[in-house]
Amino acid sequence: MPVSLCGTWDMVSNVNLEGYMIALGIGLYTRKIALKLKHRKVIEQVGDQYVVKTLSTFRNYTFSFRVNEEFEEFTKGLDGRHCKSLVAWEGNKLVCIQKGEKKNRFWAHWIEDDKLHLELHCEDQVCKQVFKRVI
Ligand code: VL7
Repeated sequence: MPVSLCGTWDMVSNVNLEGYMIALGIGLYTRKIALKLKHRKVIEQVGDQYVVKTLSTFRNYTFSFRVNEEFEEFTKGLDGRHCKSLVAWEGNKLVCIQKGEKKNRFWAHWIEDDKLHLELHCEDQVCKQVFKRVI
């Protein structure tokens, strides 16, 4: 089992969120607000169930899943789409394929240099976020 992603993490960098949001069809006004946010990521694991919370002063997004088990994801408060999502370990990366209307939609989390890394992919856009451990 790769290193645990569990914990509370605060955003330290956020590259090309704008491109990712445009690919998701997020409107200009929401994008302007979203770009100013510092996200906090809280990742918890109970048994084989993960809970991932993305918290901000504007909106929160929480979902839970079991690794290797497809689930219905509704991205409430984000782009508001339904996906058939599947999270699996690929080496040291926890990867979530989000099948739905948008092509090439997935994210990957991993730990590198004690930081939590996240790549968010949609169509031809990649947003890269890095978080430092809080607790
Ligand atoms: C989610 C948001 C832009 C809509 C609001 C911005 C509120 C705080 O999906 C994400 O992380 C994965 C992996 O940890 C968990 O699903 C990142 C933040 C990027 C995309 C959409 C803007 C409206 C942001 C919830």
